[in-house]
Amino acid sequence: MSINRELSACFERIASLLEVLDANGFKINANRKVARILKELPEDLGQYKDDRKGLLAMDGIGAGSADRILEFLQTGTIEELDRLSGEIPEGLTALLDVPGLGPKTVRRLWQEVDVTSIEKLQTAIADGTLESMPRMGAKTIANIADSLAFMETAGDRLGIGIAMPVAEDLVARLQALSGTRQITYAGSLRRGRETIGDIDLLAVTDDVEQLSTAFTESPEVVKILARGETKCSVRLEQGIQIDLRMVEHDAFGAALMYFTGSKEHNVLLRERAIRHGLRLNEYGLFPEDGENGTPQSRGVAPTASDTEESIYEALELPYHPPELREERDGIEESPGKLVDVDSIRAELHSHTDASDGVLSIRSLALEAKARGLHTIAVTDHSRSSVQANGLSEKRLLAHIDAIHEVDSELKGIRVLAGSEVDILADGSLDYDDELLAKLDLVVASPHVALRQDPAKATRRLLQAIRHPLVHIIGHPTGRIINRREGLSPDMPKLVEAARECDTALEINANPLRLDLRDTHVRLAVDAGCLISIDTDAHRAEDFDLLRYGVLTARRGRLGPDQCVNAWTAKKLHAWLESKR
Ligand code: DGT
Ligand code: CA
Ligand code: CA
Ligand code: ZN
Repeated sequence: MSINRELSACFERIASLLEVLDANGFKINANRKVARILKELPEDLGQYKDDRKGLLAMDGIGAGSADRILEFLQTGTIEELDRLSGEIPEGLTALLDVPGLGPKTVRRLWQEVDVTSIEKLQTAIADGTLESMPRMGAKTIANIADSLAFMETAGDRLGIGIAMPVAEDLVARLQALSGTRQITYAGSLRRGRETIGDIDLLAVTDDVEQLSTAFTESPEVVKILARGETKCSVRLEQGIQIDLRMVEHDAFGAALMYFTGSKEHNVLLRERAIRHGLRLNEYGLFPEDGENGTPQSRGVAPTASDTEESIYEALELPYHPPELREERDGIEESPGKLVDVDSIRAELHSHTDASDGVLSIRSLALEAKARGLHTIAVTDHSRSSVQANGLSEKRLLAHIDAIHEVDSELKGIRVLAGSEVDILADGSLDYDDELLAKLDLVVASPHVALRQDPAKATRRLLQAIRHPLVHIIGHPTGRIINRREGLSPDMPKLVEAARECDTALEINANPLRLDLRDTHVRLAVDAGCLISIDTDAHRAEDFDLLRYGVLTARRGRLGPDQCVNAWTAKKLHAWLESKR
């Protein structure tokens, strides 16, 4: 954090503490105003360390504020802030950090129901104490609960949808340098995990100086953590850390394998090497000669090192794509054929401007066609999704006709009339069967009551899976990564029912959802159940999200036979028909 932001946060915190202590409103606002000014200040406050006059010359900074800024610049703290923090119960400051929980509410929680810590807040939500407070709505309570859940799981891991574009941008820029021979990302990002701890880049360069400089001086870098001959580390604005390792050309495969991980996969491979009288490290696979020290330092030639494939082969193992290198995957079993982005030929969950998308039916269909799909299903929201402008029965009937008309006009792509029908809390659907039967395809998804207990959630989803007119269960748990846990149904039961009823479960490819998640996909695949990978497109760019759904599918070991989007048009349409 820059010094300006740190100082701004101090003044903001002082204002919040004053508010919790019910201090004079004028004083609260004055501190907030200073916080705002400091946050937006273009120049670095660090330069004012010995310049009280300069601070006073700034608009909106009075003597008291100037002194506290100086105090912070010189000592790293503000005495008033420590004093105020001491005047409230210790756990209360943590409550101020809960997103969406303002100082006024924190004061009420403290004064009215003696909630003075995160734990007490959780209890008060669970036992209904919060509900009993006057002027405390169900919506507010639900938001607080969401924030708490978010804080528990969020940690510092970054969503893949944010990490991937950052990494690809950087790789493309560094690849363009004259000295760069090879550069790629490795680590959890290459394995396609839904969240990423840090980004690992691996490069071969003829000009270490050029590459290190370009990397550490990239415009988005806020801090250089390390700069050495073989490794550099930086931190970007969003708090992302990136490691860049520079390796020898001949050892690229071994290094890529090592830094792709997972750690557990590496351990399994190393043990396997030992059993074969070999030694595996990030420089290569070497014959074991019983000498001490690393083989590469003694000039021993590797058995394999330049490609990952050659190393798996020398270990007499099938090649494992990065998505199948987690501990759960083991190393001996052959992964079989997996879906890839090119094998996906149909999008079965998408929205137009009739509900909450931005494209017309026609533009959506043309976009799908341009992307080489043979089928697109238009599935706008149903009537209960009011905030998403869900369609009334009457609007849906007209929409079906409009979709079929576009379908008859366009050559080279089938445009299907579908709906994303809400699965209501009790498991019933948002339209009656007569209307559902008029649709070419029904995606049924949970959008509300996502905090239901597991038994209820299981019954609810089973009912939708068994509904004879439903083809696909959209984002089955309704989770939002790092923000909302969603439903926790009995997955083995769901996949079993889905297989029996020939209903597909969706992998929603939106990187905020990835729902089903990888482990659920694996369960579904093993149960022999059908899977649909869909982007849930609301705009043209959303079609690009497909890759995240495919990565998740591959981590679940999904092959093209079980993925309805990878089927030929004929096979897909026959399946859709079978439920009509
Ligand atoms: P992340 O960053 O937490 O999402 O997960 P990774 O898998 O990217 O882990 P990271 O960045 O700590 O390290 C990248 C890879 O380097 C890791 O997947 C395997 C390899 N690696 C790192 N430390 C070790 C280690 O102590 N032993 C072994 N065998 N491999 C390691
Ligand atoms: Ca990493
Ligand atoms: Ca790392
Ligand atoms: Zn949708």
